[in-house]
Amino acid sequence: SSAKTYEHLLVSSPKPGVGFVQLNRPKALNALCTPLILELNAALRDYQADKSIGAIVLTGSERAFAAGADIKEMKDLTFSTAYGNDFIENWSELVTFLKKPLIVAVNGYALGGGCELAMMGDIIYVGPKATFGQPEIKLGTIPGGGGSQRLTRAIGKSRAMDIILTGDNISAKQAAEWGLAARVFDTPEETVDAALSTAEKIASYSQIAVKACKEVVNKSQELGVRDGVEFERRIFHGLFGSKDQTIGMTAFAEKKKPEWTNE
Ligand code: CO8
Repeated sequence: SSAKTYEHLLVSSPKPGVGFVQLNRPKALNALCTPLILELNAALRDYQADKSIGAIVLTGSERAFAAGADIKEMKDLTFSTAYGNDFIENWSELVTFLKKPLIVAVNGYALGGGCELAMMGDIIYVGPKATFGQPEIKLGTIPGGGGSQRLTRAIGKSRAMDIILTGDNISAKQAAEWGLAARVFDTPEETVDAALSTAEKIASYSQIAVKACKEVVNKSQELGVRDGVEFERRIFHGLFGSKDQTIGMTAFAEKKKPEWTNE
């Protein structure tokens, strides 16, 4: 993929089929300013459009995934400017345009908007010092990037209320026990490596099936079980119209390795 350069991101493709984005604003612990978010959305849009990329890993630094939205940028904002310009509305647009799996490797602080950004991903892996929290209450405000909704769905109402109302952080271990994170690793490097390996594995499958997997799991967050299962079955039926279904099942029957066409 194209090697664009960014002010606040490092972008590379360290493994076949895998896009890698590292938040890189070390002086502010990767605080999410508007230019950073615009760059992140641009980089993810490029990966979405790039047929050679099957999955994407997003990470920060060892010290911070992201310490939240940039408080200095927001400090003097008024209601009319925030409302009038739909402040941060486009920050979460990646959840709609990004159809490829996004694996988020969190080390260090994932606070406020940082926690919310991590939750916009599909899978969260955590290192030993990952720290999640929604400290907005301490700033006289509330989560604004989906935290009240996604954290509650991820860990349940009582735990989400506890975190959001106290502003207290939770550890990597707690995040994994509560299901916010899928897996916890022993070192920051292992965390990122595992995310890249998972992305490589996902990228090795039929991209049409991968896309459908993400779509049906995400539907579970919007629909009741009955409608959700019906939606799943329709997509499952639809995949009998793909070449890769025939290729995958024939390869199994013939004890061969499938060669996916992504069709
Ligand atoms: N915004 C701006 N600057 C920040 C931020 C931030 N969120 N976090 C850290 N920084 C800066 C500090 O100001 C400091 O800069 P300087 O050296 O110029 O003083 C530098 O980063 C290093 O930080 P600290 O010296 O504070 O480092 P410590 O190790 O002492 O503390 C902490 C680390 C605990 C993470 C601390 O920096 C902190 O509490 N940060 C703020 C955390 C916070 O409140 N986050 C929530 C922000 S509100 C929000 O995110 C609303 C969500 C909006 C939606 C987003 C959708 C994706």
